[in-house]
Amino acid sequence: MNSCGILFVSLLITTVVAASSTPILDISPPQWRALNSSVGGRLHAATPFALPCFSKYNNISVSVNEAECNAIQANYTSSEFRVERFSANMNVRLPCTPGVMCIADSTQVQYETCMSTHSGCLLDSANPRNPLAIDGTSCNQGEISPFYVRELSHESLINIHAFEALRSMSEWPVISRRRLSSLRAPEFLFLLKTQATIIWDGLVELIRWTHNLQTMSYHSQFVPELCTSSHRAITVGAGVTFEQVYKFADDNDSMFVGGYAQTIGASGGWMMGGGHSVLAPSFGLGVDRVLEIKIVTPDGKLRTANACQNADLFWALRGGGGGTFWGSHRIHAPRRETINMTFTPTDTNLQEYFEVLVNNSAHWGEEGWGGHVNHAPAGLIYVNPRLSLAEAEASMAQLSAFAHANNGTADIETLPSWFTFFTRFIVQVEAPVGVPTVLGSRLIPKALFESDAGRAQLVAHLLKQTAEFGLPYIPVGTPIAFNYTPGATSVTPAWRTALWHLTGKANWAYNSSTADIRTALSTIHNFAHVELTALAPDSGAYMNEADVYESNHELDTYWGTNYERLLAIKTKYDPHGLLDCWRCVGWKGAAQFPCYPNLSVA
Ligand SMILES: *[C@@H]1O[C@H](CO)[C@@H](O)[C@H](O)[C@H]1NC(C)=O
Ligand SMILES: *[C@@H]1O[C@H](CO)[C@@H](O)[C@H](O)[C@H]1NC(C)=O
Ligand SMILES: *[C@@H]1O[C@H](CO)[C@@H](O)[C@H](O)[C@H]1NC(C)=O
Ligand SMILES: *[C@@H]1O[C@H](CO)[C@@H](O)[C@H](O)[C@H]1NC(C)=O
Ligand SMILES: *[C@@H]1O[C@H](CO)[C@@H](O)[C@H](O)[C@H]1NC(C)=O
Ligand SMILES: *[C@@H]1O[C@H](CO)[C@@H](O)[C@H](O)[C@H]1NC(C)=O
Ligand SMILES: *[C@@H]1O[C@H](CO)[C@@H](O)[C@H](O)[C@H]1NC(C)=O
Ligand SMILES: *[C@@H]1O[C@H](CO)[C@@H](O)[C@H](O)[C@H]1NC(C)=O
Ligand SMILES: CC(=O)N[C@H]1CO[C@H](CO)[C@@H](O)[C@@H]1O
Repeated sequence: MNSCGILFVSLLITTVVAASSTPILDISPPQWRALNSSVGGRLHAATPFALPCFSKYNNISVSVNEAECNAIQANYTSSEFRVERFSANMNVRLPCTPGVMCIADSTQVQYETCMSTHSGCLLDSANPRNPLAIDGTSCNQGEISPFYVRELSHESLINIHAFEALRSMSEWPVISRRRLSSLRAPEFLFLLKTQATIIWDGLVELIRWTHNLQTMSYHSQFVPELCTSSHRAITVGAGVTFEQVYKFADDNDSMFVGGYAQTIGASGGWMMGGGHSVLAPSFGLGVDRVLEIKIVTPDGKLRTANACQNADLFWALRGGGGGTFWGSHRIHAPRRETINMTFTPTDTNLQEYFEVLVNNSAHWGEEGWGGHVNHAPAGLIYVNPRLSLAEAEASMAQLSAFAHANNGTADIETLPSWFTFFTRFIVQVEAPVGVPTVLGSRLIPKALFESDAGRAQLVAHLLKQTAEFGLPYIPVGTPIAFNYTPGATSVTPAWRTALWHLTGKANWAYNSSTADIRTALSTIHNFAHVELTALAPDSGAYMNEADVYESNHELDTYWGTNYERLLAIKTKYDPHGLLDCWRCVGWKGAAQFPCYPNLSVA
């Protein structure tokens, strides 16, 4: 067992004795007491999400709470249930993106466990009532942070003492191996997570769920502070989810460029890591829509970042990764044509299907289509804010003909609003969460779709990927038809010339062995780093959904030519190096993250 577990055990033994059904961690180390007092006594102990189901916690007997366990089992894969709970993670790596300098990789469910030692507290996501996951098993803390802070007002965040307390804690030998980070759960503002990550997002998210940050405001003429030009905009706190902001925008006859899930925070890690959207082909990425960000930096200062002040920070926050708290975003109110196409895949029609996709994708992108190529049911759902119905039908003619010839459907229609699209096509198909999953991906350049040789290479790749992993899931949401000013954001420049964000993933079970977990991680690493890189060697990846073991992560894959400038800005605003996370700008190395399996070990 590594040092991760040892900390918990030694802290726990003193406390369980005094505790009732939920053991409370000992807070006697003076650094924790100092932090608690600097945050007004709002420091809380965290226990694993599924603990109420277990009769042992870190090998010590505890009482099962049947009622709570029932609710957890019933809602184990629900994003809305999990988003409310501090120690429950999701599938995607988005919302918890830490800091200017971090990628978010701590929100998938496996980060509730320590992967390298397989210590954790998971139920069977395929059957949450499976007694075999519970009986005779000890629920262990895994990588869940022992403490978090909640309900902290933003005034108390801008308090240098909290930062000093945090800094002194990172000197504490045991803590120094853990990173402090945060999550997106509504009631929990700031948490100290061991999960692979850092403080920056903690500091930022500290504010995320305070009262005033859950509000949204509409501005018919928003002028960023110290600037002169005005824009129609909505200001949202990082605690506001897409579902809330889409509804709000709709009430104001507008459309917000955002992501494809209900519970992702609208101003958090989704945006800071790039922010892809089915609307991005026409309107740009999340980072392209932001007008102003207010953020607390690790020196305890509240800063306003926009094109006219703290412009370096503004640039870094739009692509460097991180959580934020207020963002003001430009909005639009266009039309939306949609196509919902399905077909029945067979051994004989798959090649033609991929050819139809690949041969048409360049003009689809130029025309503003974005969406998702789906694996189940096989087909795609695209939306277009620019074309008329007749133009949409003409644009999709070859795909519709293919669908009709292959026992499929191709419904093209005009929807009254973006919110209608969201509720009809996104909410009901949202993926279940709570399954241990690892993603790998790469941005696929438009140039590849524009030559016969490139198209043949892509089709061959898609057939091979299908044989290996099943039909691919392809988010089509790059800013290909958006008029971008080069250098305006810090996302990898590869976004600007790419058409597809090609992904692959591997799942494992609650009780998979460490060797099986390592195999899954290696398979995806090989897929992204070898196979996809061969297809698109000069491209990059969407850091929020990229391979976590990407070895060229700094200069090539995540940030391209922007890395060195990001590092300089990170150093400027975080001179003490308070923030660290796995493969982030300026990270301190793998030794800080013992729960990531070392893939080089046989
Ligand atoms: C933090 O301080 C408050 C107020 O003294 C106390 O109620 C709370 O239990 C402390 N937190 C922890 C984790 O001990
Ligand atoms: C729990 O007990 C098992 C078996 O005795 C041991 O291998 C493991 O290290 C213990 N875990 C903790 C967290 O103490
Ligand atoms: C969880 O699941 C149960 C049973 O399906 C349901 O009644 C309940 O509303 C769900 N949500 C919560 C927050 O318990
Ligand atoms: C046609 O599609 C339907 C629904 O997608 C499916 O149930 C059926 O098996 C398909 N038929 C053939 C011949 O593939
Ligand atoms: C898309 O089309 C398929 C086939 O007609 C249908 O089963 C499915 O419900 C449609 N999806 C939506 C969200 O309307
Ligand atoms: C796709 O384009 C290639 C040329 O790059 C052509 O050979 C092939 O027939 C086209 N496929 C379809 C289904 O139109
Ligand atoms: C995992 O648990 C299932 C039952 O839930 C069992 O069938 C399987 O053999 C177990 N796998 C391992 C690797 O222990
Ligand atoms: C991973 O394992 C390899 C081979 O044993 C070793 O050389 C390397 O230092 C290890 N990496 C870390 C971060 O421990
Ligand atoms: C200007 C305007 O129409 N504002 C509306 C935006 O939506 C909110 C939420 O429904 C309304 O309260 C505002 O009146």
